[in-house]
Amino acid sequence: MVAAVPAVGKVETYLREEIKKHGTICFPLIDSENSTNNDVVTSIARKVEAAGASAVLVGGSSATDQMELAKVVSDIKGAVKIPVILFPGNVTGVSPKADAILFSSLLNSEDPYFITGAQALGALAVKKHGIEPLPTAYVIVGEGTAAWFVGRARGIPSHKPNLAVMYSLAAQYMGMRFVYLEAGSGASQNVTPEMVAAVRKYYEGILIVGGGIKTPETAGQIAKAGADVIVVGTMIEKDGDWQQKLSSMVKAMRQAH
Ligand code: 1GP
Repeated sequence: MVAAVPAVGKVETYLREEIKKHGTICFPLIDSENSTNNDVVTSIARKVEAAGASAVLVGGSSATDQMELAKVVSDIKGAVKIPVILFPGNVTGVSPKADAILFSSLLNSEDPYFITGAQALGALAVKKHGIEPLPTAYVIVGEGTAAWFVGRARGIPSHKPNLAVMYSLAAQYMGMRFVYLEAGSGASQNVTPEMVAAVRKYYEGILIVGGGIKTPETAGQIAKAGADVIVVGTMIEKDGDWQQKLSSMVKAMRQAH
């Protein structure tokens, strides 16, 4: 007898509803390495929720301290109602109290460890802690960022949208319900709206775009091109008036539809 296909979980169902409601939603990324002070983390989490974020991502390619990560996840959980989603760069990115995890394969890595190795090592911990796995194809665009370096990626050239389409469609055919087009944190060149539009034409799952997006104009263009989710990391905390700016970015994402 064939077992039933596992149902889509609570967090993914919520995300699909949010996307239906708003067109494009925002995931601010809180870096567990830079934000260990309880008051700071709590205050950032409340501010991003008030700015209209639909979930908080925690992690990053060079966040490897599990104690720090566990504390940050727990502080955020205590401060806001929106889900906390892990964004792991390695097995060390799994943390018990999170609601969900971008269970990602770095499709264009040259190292099998980042395609299937770390995933095998981390899978049982995800199961044991009851963290909802969101099956994600992680695709790195461009070069020179921490995600590109650590993940040993062969970055897709920014001006080659068709390569991103090929990876995204392959991800869909392999059953991945999320694709994350990643330019890398602090990237000088964000994923272009042209690349987003090209992928959108073919890929039918949830399309996440991040890296170097720090203005409402860029967020609006990427939303209009078809991103379902936009990740904003570096801008948070950096600009003095970042909460206001994040709010404007969320508005621009919604108005793009
Ligand atoms: C990085 O895509 C995220 O993994 C966010 O990028 O820090 O440039 O906003 P930024």
